[in-house]
Amino acid sequence: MRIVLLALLLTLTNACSRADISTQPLFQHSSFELLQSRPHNSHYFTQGLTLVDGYFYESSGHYGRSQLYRYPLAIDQKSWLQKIISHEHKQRSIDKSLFAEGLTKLDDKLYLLSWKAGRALSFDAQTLSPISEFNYTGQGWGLTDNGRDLIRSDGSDRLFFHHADNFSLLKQLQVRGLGRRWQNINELEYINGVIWANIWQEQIIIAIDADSGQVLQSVDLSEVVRLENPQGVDAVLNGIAYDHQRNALWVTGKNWRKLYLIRVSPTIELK
Ligand SMILES: [Ca+2]
Repeated sequence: MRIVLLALLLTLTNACSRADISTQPLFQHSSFELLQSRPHNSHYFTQGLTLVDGYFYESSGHYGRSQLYRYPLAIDQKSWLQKIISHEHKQRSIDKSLFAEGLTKLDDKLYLLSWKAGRALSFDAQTLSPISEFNYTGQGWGLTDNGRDLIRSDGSDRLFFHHADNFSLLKQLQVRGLGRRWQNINELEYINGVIWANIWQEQIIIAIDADSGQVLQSVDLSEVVRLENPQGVDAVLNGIAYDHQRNALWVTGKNWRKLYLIRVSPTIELK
């Protein structure tokens, strides 16, 4: 029965990737609906992901080949060369000594973390041209913002709030709740007072109260992982981007072939 269901899902997903958003969910789970999927470049070792005004911004890790990408949500059939010429797709190589990590867009700037170098970089969001650089203490894993401050994870059970002008540390937040200890908090996405987070090497995303650090919900995405069938031990679930227009989350993973649009139910909004 499960094989039949997955075969049906794959058929529907492939069909939908060529069309616009389906009005009916492709898949109904007790805690989320799968609304759509779209292609994702499987060369991208996804570390940071966000979606603003119809464009995905994505950082890809690894020493010596870290990259920053900007590409449209809308799927087109352009060739690689046509995409570069169109200026809709942009790419910037990151200093080879850095392992790119979390990424967020605040106002007209992109902010990018590095894993262990204690260096954060900012870029012009339109051109991806470098603007400035900051230093911080500790590791960089995920990054998001609440519209004013930058919010960083470091692979522990804490979140760190930084001033966007100089990256100075404003406060720390202990993440706790749901009867377990949280570690390996990775990619982040702030939405209406809630910070959604990947947990490295786990097939869940969690919703964290951005004020208290309380974990409000854990959503099991193992069915999405099963649908993707990721190749390799490092191809883990990572990457959450809020789609304001559809009030849903795009999720993906490192070297995944697709991004998946899910709507969590019940929807959590604190502000
Ligand atoms: Ca994100």
